[in-house]
Amino acid sequence: MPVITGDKEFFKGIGQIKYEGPQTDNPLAYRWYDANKTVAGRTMKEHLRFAVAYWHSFCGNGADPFGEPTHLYDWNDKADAVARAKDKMDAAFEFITKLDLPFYCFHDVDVVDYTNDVSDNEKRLQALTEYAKQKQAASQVQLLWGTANLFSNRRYMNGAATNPDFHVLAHAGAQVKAALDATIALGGHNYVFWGGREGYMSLLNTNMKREQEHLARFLHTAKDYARKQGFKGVFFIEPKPCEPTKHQYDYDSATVISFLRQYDLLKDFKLNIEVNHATLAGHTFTHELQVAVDAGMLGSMDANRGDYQNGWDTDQFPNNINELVEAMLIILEGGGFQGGGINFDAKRRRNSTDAEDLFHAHIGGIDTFARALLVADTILKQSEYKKIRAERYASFDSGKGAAYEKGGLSLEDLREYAIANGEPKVISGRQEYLENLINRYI
Ligand code: XLS
Ligand code: NI
Ligand code: NI
Repeated sequence: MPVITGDKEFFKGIGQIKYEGPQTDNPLAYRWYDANKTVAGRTMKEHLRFAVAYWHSFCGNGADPFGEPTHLYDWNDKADAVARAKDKMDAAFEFITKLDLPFYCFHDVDVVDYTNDVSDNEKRLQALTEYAKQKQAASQVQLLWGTANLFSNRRYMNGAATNPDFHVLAHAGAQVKAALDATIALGGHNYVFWGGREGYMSLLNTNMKREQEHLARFLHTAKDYARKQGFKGVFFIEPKPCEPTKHQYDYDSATVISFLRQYDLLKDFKLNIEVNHATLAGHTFTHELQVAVDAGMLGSMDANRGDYQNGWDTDQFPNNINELVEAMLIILEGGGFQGGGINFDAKRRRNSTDAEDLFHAHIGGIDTFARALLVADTILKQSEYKKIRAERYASFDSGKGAAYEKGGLSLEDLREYAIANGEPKVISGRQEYLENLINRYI
């Protein structure tokens, strides 16, 4: 992939990041991510489908509730919104092509600043869509997914699709229409709904049933529009239990799957699982992945990690090899992502202020996933990992156990079997053995 810059080079002094192998001392090289290396029948690039998130990498400025911005970019200085947005897009494509990654993701308002004028916003996004088309053609970078930010503008403080005021809901519809148009025009592979404020702060003022019905109606309306425009991609729901609302309706994978089933949306929608959202919901990341895989609904992943010492969505870059090996085991066994990939929904820390830090952050995450893929593939191919789990259920493979699975035994039959066979043996779950096995392959 060629490196694409605009008139100005924003990440000066950093060239394209190349694979140099685990022995290299170069911190600006990949040690494990070798894009064209084949693992389990596909290249690493095809397995992992890495995407750079526009919002954290090119819009986030390091500000927090206690302090002003610390990430000062020189692509933000033009007065005209569209000119400023084009500079930002130059920086984005320079960065993505320097990392040699295949995808990016955006919210509408990441790409260009919005005002409160619907038609003007549409024009702005269209202008940047045309610009992105040229950038994509020149670089071969593709849009993994687009989305609309339905949570930052103050009109959405009580929700967007679940807002008690229909007038606000209509604005959300207008915004989603424009974001879908942009996603489709750019050949976007998927479209995401993350319902940041689709939930409640207090049940005292909330008709939960009506709000959830409105959410389902909104998703149908958006899906029908996109299909009419020829969109063939997948729609993703990104679960999160809370933050910014006290309770978000798309709480976790299981909740979302049953919501989609209840409202007849299973055919068009899959899940985009985010690591830090899983842990906020009181689950492990692997739990959320497994629930999605078991339902045939693992669409995509937002990669990041939380902090063990505090509760919120810290969106740090992933670096935990154990966690990711366990994740890659599930993803590989589940047959990979349906439509999606691995989007770095992660931000460098407020005090990581060098342009280079943005590279280190991504390189670290990319290499940890690539290494996890290799380790997981070896575990599946060479170890007893799968066998041990299969054997644990062997009593259901034949005889009465198999008959029971097929629905052939009654409660009386179970009683008879229990009496005939006496007390069951104590059988170990061998958890520590398996944990050691994972570490042995790392
Ligand atoms: C926030 C979400 C958000 C979505 C896209 O917590 O992760 O960034 O991925 O709207
Ligand atoms: Ni996310
Ligand atoms: Ni998040």
